[in-house]
Amino acid sequence: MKLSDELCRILQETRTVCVLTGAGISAESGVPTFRGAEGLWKKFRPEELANFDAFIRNPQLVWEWYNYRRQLIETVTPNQGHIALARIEQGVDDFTLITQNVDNLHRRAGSKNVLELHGNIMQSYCIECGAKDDHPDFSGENKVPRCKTCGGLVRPDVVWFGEMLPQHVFEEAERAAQRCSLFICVGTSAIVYPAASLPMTAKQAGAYTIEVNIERTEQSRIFDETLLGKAGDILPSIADSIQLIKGVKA
Ligand code: BV8
Ligand code: ZN
Repeated sequence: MKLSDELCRILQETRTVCVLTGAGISAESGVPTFRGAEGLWKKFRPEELANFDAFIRNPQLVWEWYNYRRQLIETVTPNQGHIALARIEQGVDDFTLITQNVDNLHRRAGSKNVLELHGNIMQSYCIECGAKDDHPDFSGENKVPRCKTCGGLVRPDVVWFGEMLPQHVFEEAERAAQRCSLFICVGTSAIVYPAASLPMTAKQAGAYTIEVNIERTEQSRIFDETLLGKAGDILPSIADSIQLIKGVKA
């Protein structure tokens, strides 16, 4: 994709880059988004599944949904969009990747400085004693895993609606958005808060803000540029420009 002269100029000068990703960056790996045409929310409503009350009411249904996603994620691989972000991280001095995704694909693509705002689907913990259990046992009653320490219910280590984001993680994300000179928002409908407040935070702090999405979003009007297209097509062009300019070899 041909980048604007202004963006190429910014890429030559920028030292600090902050990226916010959503489900759209994993779509080309075969992971369904939430709100797209064949999105995960089409079959289930978020209120039914991604909240604590739904889990207490029907832990088996919620685990069925998360196990379906865990098994799918184990079969997919990072795509050119994930890989390009890992390359950009190599090409600048200060890079922060903030993700709403819980699929671990950024780390698998080689990204190092990753802030998982909504947790990680491959991790679990006990709701009673908090003990981590990353290999929960589903062979028990109702196929709902129990804590090996206290027998309490084990839940996915993700942030549900109505739950606080991990405070230190979100504070670090806000600091990164405030100090960056280039903010790239990729593959998110930008409607879930507080994650969706980060583009405005970056803009108000003076960053050049760009949105990469296959369609315009509710927040498109606040970005300096919206690059319409697939993350796997557009992000490599950005990585090539930064690396070419910085002369960093992959
Ligand atoms: C909190 C769980 C408070 C993990 C998720 C009214 C107004 C404002 C806010 C609220 C409100 N009512 C309630 C709230 C708060 C609520 C919220 O924001 N609700 C929204 C829906 C209105 N937020 C919360 O509850 C948060 N907590 O606020 O706590 C609090 C305060 C004090 C004390 C206690 C509590 C918690 C939010 C986290 C919720 N958890 N998931 C999981 O199972 O995954 S949210 C869910 O949506 C996912 O985590 C996902 O990350 C997130 C965002 O979705 P996207 O990633 O954007 O995905 P989506 O499908 O929507 O969009 C995909 C995009 O990609 C599209 O734009 C598409 O065009 C694009 N795309 C597709 N293919 C490609 C592509 N782009 C590029 N290339 C492609 N190939
Ligand atoms: Zn326990």
